[in-house]
Amino acid sequence: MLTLYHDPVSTHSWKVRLVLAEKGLPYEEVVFDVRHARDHKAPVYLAIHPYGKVPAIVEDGFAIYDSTTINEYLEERYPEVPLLPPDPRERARLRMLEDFRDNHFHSDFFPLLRQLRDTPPGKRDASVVESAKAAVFEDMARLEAAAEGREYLCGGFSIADAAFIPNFAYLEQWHIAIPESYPRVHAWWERCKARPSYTAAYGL
Ligand SMILES: N[C@@H](CCC(=O)N[C@@H](CS)C(=O)NCC(=O)O)C(=O)O
Repeated sequence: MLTLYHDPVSTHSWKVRLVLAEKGLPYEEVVFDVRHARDHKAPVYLAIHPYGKVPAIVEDGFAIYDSTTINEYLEERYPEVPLLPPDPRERARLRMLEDFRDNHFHSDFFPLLRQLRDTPPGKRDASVVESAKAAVFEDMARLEAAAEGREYLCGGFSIADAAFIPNFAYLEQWHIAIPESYPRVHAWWERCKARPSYTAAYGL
């Protein structure tokens, strides 16, 4: 049995819940509230995740942390519902997209989380929000290009789509619309939302 250690609103936890849902894998859960409690820094959890972050999974006593590593593990361990393309170059392309999400897109997005989720309305800095939105919109150009001729970012639904969905769910919750100049991103987002995994993994 798999145990998922997560926080419902954490984008990285959400990436993993989407993959678990797509693969139809049952799991037990340990839910943290990383913004308001410190259980994820307790020694018992640091033995599972040495950085004290979410998500992590434990399967039959074997612990794995980091959303990207977890999703790759789930793909290799449970390949029946494949979420990586078979071709090595397509896989490399997917991994570069996921790296873009984790290390660029999400970094540009992060000030929006801090401002719009974690700061009370009266204390928000509108200039930070505007510059983060501009950066995220600029980043979306890469997704618009990636989706050309494809239903999802890498052909069929994949780990790459799961990586971006939580960020787009937040944007939607904040009524930040995808610019009209990105019609393929619009269509991709509608397809993602129509999947049962979207509802199953939703965290807001
Ligand atoms: N690279 C990690 C990032 C994990 C991460 O930053 N998790 C955040 C929540 S989204 C967290 O646990 N923050 C709480 C903390 O650092 O104390 C992954 O992909 O799993």
